[in-house]
Amino acid sequence: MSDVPVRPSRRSPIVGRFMPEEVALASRNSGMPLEALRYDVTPAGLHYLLIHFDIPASDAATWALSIGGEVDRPRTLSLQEIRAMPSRTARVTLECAGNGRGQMSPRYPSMPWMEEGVSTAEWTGTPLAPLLRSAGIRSGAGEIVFRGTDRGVDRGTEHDYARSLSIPEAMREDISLVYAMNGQPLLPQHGAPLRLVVPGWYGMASVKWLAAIEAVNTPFDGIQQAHSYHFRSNAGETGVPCTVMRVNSLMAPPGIPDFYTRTRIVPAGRVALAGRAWSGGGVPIVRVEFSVDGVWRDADLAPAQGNWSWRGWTCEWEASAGEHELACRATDAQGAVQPEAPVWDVTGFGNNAIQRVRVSVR
Ligand SMILES: Nc1nc2c(c(=O)[nH]1)N[C@H]1C(S)=C(S)[C@@H](COP(=O)(O)O)O[C@H]1N2
Ligand SMILES: [Mo]
Repeated sequence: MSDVPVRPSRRSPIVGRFMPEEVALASRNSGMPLEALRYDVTPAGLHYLLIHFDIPASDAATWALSIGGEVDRPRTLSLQEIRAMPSRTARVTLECAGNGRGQMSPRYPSMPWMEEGVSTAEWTGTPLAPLLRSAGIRSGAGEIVFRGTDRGVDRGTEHDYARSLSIPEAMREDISLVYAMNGQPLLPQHGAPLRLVVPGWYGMASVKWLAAIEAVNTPFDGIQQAHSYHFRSNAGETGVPCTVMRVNSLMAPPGIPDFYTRTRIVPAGRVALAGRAWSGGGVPIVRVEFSVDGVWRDADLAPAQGNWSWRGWTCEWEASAGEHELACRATDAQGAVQPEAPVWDVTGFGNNAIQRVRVSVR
């Protein structure tokens, strides 16, 4: 279905307290609890969620994926046919482009992630590229559009959630049509029965409830492509599309939390810290540093888990009584380093600022 303008709207930036709408979005779209950083592969129920509209009803038995548009051999595939194709499993870290939005000020009224919009799963599916090759993309086509069955209104436009990739990007060998997560059938909230997984990119590219793939010869102007998911330093400008994830890292907060403030309470003595670091575009993590009260040193890196997954790190700390601030900072193989403070963005995308954890040592 095509996009339908309803009523133009622009949301005003917010300073200070969270609005009921933000709290409601945060309750629907859960984050990964940071203690789940202990797992190489995030258990499915702890994987973060970002669902723009409603989880659509779907039935694996009758699901159909259409491949059409500017192709020589349009076709429709059942889930059974897709499952019968060559399959592979890849460990992939997904991060929401809006992760960290809640820490920017002024902030855009949307899902107010603090830092928990990231997780890693083992996604099983069939590679996309051979399917596109067999459909025969016509020479005039420039992009492939991926359309979900979920529909809603955003910024005054009614639309299906849909995103596009350039042909060279869509033909990358590592992109899959996925029907299983961590060895189990895909859950409704993660796109059952079929989704795209685009490793190395922010999560918005990995279209869930995927029902249609279409080759097009004009740039796709769907709202989630042409308007949303752009970095902008000024409202109203075209901006730069969000694509690959920025270098980032997190630690599992040590000790025990205070229920309401989440301040950590840690006994004095040796504390083992652990966390994860990742970057986008398949760029490896080469360094993680850990700091106590602004004094930095290198953490130890665990072996890498392929090109698309976060990398573990550990560090030890001799905790002395008092109030402390812990932080971690990753560097990738292209020399990208996390910034000290968020790089402000109109709609709150791409915040990869250093995580800070307040600890009270007793
Ligand atoms: N059809 C559809 N696909 C979607 C979305 C959506 O709302 N609808 N959200 C996107 C966004 S913004 C992210 S971050 C990821 C989240 O995937 P997850 O919920 O499985 O973690 O799905 C992406 N794919
Ligand atoms: Mo996202």
